[in-house]
Amino acid sequence: MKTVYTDRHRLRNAKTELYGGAIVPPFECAERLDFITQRLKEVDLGPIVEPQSFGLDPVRRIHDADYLDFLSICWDEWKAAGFEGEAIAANWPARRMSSRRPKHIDGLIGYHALASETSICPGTWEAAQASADVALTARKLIAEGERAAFALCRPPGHHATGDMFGGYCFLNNAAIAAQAFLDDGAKKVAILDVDFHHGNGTQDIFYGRDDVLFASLHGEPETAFPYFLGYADETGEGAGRGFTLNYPMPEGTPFDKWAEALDDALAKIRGYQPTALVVSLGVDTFEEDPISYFKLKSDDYTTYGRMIGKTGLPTLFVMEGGYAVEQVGINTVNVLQGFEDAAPALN
Ligand code: Q9C
Ligand code: ZN
Repeated sequence: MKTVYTDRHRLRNAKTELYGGAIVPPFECAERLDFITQRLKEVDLGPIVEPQSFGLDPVRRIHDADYLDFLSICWDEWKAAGFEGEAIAANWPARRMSSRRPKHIDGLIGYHALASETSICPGTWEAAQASADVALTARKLIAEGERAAFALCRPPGHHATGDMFGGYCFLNNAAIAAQAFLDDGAKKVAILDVDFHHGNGTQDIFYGRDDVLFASLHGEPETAFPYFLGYADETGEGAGRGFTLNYPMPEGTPFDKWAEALDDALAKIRGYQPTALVVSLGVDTFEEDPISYFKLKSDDYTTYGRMIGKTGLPTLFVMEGGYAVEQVGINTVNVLQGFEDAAPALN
């Protein structure tokens, strides 16, 4: 399987994350991808290729113009406002307040933020665009006949909505790629989100639509970020009714329970008969992940990669989370190897 990767992710090198009331070095760091590329080379999974640039048109299919404008100006305006730290949201249109869009960057950033842990620093916008190009390039490989491809995206994307960033995400790479499949002639695409966290952004983007089936396995919203979405009774609205599937699971969930949910999700994905499957691949389900609470072990990633491979669907893997930095490479590549085991490359 080919991997699409660029060093341009390093343009985002944030120094701060708001965590438990403290400013800490971000969990979502460049080093994560170093461990993944190192492991890809160790096991010789396949060629690692550079992305091509698709510009903003495919990004605009998912994200609002005023949100993209905000991302492009945020850092410069924050600096111009005279603030000392990285750009971080501290104000929201909370219940019973106006949702009109403020002008001052301190207000504007809250308008476009869904949480405050994620700082915007110089280079964030450029890295986010490169990350979307990685997903779009890997998608194109599949459109051109590859059985599968790995988009080694950073920053990740599944928390980003059409108009909000947060949870380390700015552009929703998986949604942008899914939409590109549709714009390229696919009638139906499925997105399977196996990151520990609920893919609230992806769900929100496709909630009213029946041309994208979205299934997410995640920590239950009562106790896990993003807290305000991901309940089992959220199943879609209007034309999208029945095309969102949520599998929230409690603290301590071991692989056998998690795999039952995956089995169910994969059966429904097969029944949907999509042209392609996009996997939002986060490995923060790992037992040693510092910010999550599932109990998957390294071998379990191989096992579930095989389960995904058995669907027989053309599959685009899009990197999302995973913060046990030194094991992120092994766990991620285990999924891809398990997949190839069950679904050998076509060429
Ligand atoms: N107590 C992704 O995995 N904060 N984003 C969690 C935990 C936000 C995770 C705090 C986590 C975002 C792509
Ligand atoms: Zn996550």
